Amino acid sequence: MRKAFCIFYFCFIILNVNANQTQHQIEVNNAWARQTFGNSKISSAYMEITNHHNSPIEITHITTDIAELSEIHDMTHQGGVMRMRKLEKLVIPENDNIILSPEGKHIMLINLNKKLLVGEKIAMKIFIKDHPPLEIELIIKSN
Ligand SMILES: [Cu+2]
Repeated sequence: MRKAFCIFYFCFIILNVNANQTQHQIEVNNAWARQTFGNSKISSAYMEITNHHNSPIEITHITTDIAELSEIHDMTHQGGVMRMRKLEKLVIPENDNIILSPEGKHIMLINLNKKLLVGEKIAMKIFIKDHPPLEIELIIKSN
């Protein structure tokens, strides 16, 4: 009886820790994706992610129901030409934030299965190493 109680209590503590990490220690603000035009099957998503942990976090991959692929890209200028490069992961240092924007790092939504209309909301899952996935909502905007 005593053992069963201890196990229950232990599980409760673990669940609590996980809930805190998701809700408070990693924060996502201003999450949005760009509307699509015509029959375009690609779009991109932007947001600000803040890591309140005292250690770095590593975003390993991202998924959404509305696109076959969600890739992390970086925008670079090479001899006056803008190029996009796929990143395998995104590291956010301890107590720091990263801004995904049209001018820099962003999330590329590839092979969309629907049109993205201004004002609509889409769901996205951000997978972070050693953490439960972050479930966020993005609003569709024109720019
Ligand atoms: Cu891109």
